[in-house]
Amino acid sequence: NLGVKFGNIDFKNPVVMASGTFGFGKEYNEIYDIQKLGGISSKGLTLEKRDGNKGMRVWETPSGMMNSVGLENPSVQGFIDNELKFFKGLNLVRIANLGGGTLDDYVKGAELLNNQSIDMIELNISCPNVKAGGMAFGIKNEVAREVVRAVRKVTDLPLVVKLSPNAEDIVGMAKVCEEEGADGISLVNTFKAMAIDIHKRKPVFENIYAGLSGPAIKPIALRMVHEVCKNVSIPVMGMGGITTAQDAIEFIMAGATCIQVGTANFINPKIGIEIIDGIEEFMKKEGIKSLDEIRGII
Ligand code: ORO
Repeated sequence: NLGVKFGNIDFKNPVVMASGTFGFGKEYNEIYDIQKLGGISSKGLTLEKRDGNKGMRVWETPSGMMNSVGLENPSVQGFIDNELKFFKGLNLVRIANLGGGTLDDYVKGAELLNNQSIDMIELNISCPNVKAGGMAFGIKNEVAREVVRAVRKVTDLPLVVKLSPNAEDIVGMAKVCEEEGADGISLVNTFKAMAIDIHKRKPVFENIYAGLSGPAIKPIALRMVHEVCKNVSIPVMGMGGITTAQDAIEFIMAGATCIQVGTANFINPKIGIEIIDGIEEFMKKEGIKSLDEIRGII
């Protein structure tokens, strides 16, 4: 049985597709039945529609990728009007990833999501690619405290806060989120990183810096997930370069209740299913009846 309980929410398995790598699920559903997944986190939604950043948006690195998408999205209302019809019909845990430029954006966005057919809000205070807001809320603990407190006040939906690995003190930040009533933590978003075009003598990205993801970050992400899990009582969704069932099991042994798969979807769109099957196979071989037996054993 691959089922896990994340707070009060039942997941049929722990495998969730990470925000920004899976759209709203429609395209992937043409490739396989996405209802086999544990959950999907939507592309980051903001109060106003955004066209995203100009110039280069994605860049391959030897063991991962960089992105500077800039939170292109149809707005929270656009999501509700046009995407939710498909999203809400899905038999899996439906997560709306909510970004913002100001505190007020987050609060109004969360209010709009109330009474909609979603199961959870993932509060994104960790986007490295927008000038106003985004990661600005996810660096300092006391700034994060304000946004979690304000959003918690206006919604009863389960609230998971997505942390940045660029935070000054990631364990302290997770504790702050717990104190302010978050139901869970997800981590890590992408690492602030850089690439240079030596012929143009310019950074590859217009914003100079961009977010690094993929296998390159996995060992660091795993360490951060372990540290956070040892220091909070609320459940954690672990992510950062998960590409195989082995990776997913490592994050679970480090303490994660769910895991999220992002970059790997771009290499193999069916990776989510392969990871679910791989976890099941491992459990069978090792005589593990429930993931509770191995979660956090490290
Ligand atoms: N990119 C990321 O790496 N993380 C986010 O949360 C958002 C973006 C983006 O839209 O640029």
